[in-house]
Amino acid sequence: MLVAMSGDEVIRSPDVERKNRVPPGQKITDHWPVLHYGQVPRVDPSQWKLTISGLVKRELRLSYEEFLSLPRVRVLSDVHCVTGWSYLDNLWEGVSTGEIKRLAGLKPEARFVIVHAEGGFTTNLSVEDFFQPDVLFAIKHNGKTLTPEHGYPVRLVVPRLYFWKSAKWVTGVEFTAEDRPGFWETHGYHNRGDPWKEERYSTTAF
Ligand SMILES: Nc1nc2c(c(=O)[nH]1)N[C@H]1C(S)=C(S)[C@@H](COP(=O)(O)O)O[C@H]1N2
Ligand SMILES: [Mo]
Repeated sequence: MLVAMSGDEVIRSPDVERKNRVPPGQKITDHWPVLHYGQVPRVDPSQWKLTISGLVKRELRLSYEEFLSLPRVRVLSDVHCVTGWSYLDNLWEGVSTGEIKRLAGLKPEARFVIVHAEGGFTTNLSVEDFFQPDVLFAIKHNGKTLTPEHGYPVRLVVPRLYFWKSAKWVTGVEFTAEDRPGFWETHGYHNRGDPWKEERYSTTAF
């Protein structure tokens, strides 16, 4: 199979260039924890679709085969979970969010992204955060296909925000004019989640 890759180049997330790579209140872990709400869905790739909808010029519904034929990028990033662990030096391979923008085209009113995952999970991002050059739909981690626990077949990776924004088992993204807080964001987590500012929890009362 012919897979377009931008050479051997690896996009280095800006966090990996910091002298101190561990944000305040975090501790490094040497194994990769598994964390999510609910059960691990067993996704059949022949049934899986990625839907790009909402404020786009062309709605897309990509099969797994179509998704795999898109140009790939590789990104080196650190992972910071709001519960306090950080896992450094992850090499991701997948499709850049910029590639999706190129294919679907954004309407000018699109300001937010709702990421949809199996079982009704959602998370929300601004279009600015979503289209940073180190954000991707990952299919591989450190050279190996993602395991079901870590999001197979496709997970989002948003390196500059706490890891809850990196939805596993992604099924679609929806572009909206209004923000719509997702699963963790409506269960007490911060709406944005910058680990360097310790944007862990929402300050509004629940
Ligand atoms: N679909 C889905 N994705 C999710 C979650 C979830 O509950 N459901 N939890 C998030 C949280 S809080 C974290 S820390 C990471 C953990 O990813 P990992 O299990 O690959 O380490 O997944 C994120 N993505
Ligand atoms: Mo998390």
